[in-house]
Amino acid sequence: MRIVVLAGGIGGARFLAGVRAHAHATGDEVTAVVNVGDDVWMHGLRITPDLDSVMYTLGGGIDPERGWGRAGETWTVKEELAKYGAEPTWFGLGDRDIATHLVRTRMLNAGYPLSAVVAALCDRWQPGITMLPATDDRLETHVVVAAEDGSGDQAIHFQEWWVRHRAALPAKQFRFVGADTAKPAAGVLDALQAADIVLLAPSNPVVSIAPVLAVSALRDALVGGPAPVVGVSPIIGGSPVRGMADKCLSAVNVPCTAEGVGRLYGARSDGGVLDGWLVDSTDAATDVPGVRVAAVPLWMTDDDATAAMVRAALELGGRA
Ligand code: FO1
Repeated sequence: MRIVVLAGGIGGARFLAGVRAHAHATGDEVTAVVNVGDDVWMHGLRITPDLDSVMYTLGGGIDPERGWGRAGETWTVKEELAKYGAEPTWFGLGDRDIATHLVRTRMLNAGYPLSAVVAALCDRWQPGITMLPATDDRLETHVVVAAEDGSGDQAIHFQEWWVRHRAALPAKQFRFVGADTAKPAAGVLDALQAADIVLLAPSNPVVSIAPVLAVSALRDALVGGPAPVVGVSPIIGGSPVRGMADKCLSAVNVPCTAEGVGRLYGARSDGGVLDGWLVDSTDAATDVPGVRVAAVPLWMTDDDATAAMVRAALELGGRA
């Protein structure tokens, strides 16, 4: 069976480790379509946080505490940059991580599309699944906040909002810059057409899954495609499993509940994308009109627990 997973970074990577564990046992093929809205230029290097979190996690190089960057990292270059006063000093680039960004930037400058860069980097990391960026085109998440000098609204890059300000500046709006012209990356439409099931990882619905669905031809292929679509709730008992989804959901006036997110994605039969919505046992009362809901334990304590979630999602999609 062919499983396609739309995913963001840290939560998505952990979920994909469970999908891979499931596929190991069944021989299923897994393709991850990963968010690029977090991507950013820093010190002349192109950084792709969500792709790197997935690649390092599945490739065994991730720092498990942070969920981003490399294990055993050193920060010599970062310290030297700070001594030059080279801004931004608030974004941590580890020495090992910089090698990844140097290889990526050189390939992009040579004209390779991001999907080719991902394939080349995965040659080393061997994640055990196929990884595709949602798009090879520019698509960046910018956050509209009140300007600090009170002069009105300003849009800042997601990374500045997330890392420099720790999402403390109330977000008025999220803009996916480039979404109106961005096309699905090479391989994405084929993967969706060939899929037996599509899963939405328990990633941040607003800044990880939404920017993937903002690539309109990708969303159309998902909604119009043959495969059932089953989402996994990133919210358990009213709070996000990890990260700051609550701050993002409040910005778009969506309740921080499994039901709120399920309704945000909506039923495929009603202009949305979902056929099934997997929620945690504590949220068993969740009701999403037009969507089949199932409740199982959703805490990704280890790959086997996550693999059990994956099996429940496949069952919900009629693909067990
Ligand atoms: N997150 C932080 O909180 N602080 C950082 O300094 C930081 C640096 C960084 C460098 C490379 C990279 O791939 C990710 C990095 N992240 C950092 C995480 C990143 O902001 C988030 O993982 C995603 O953008 C959100 O999913």
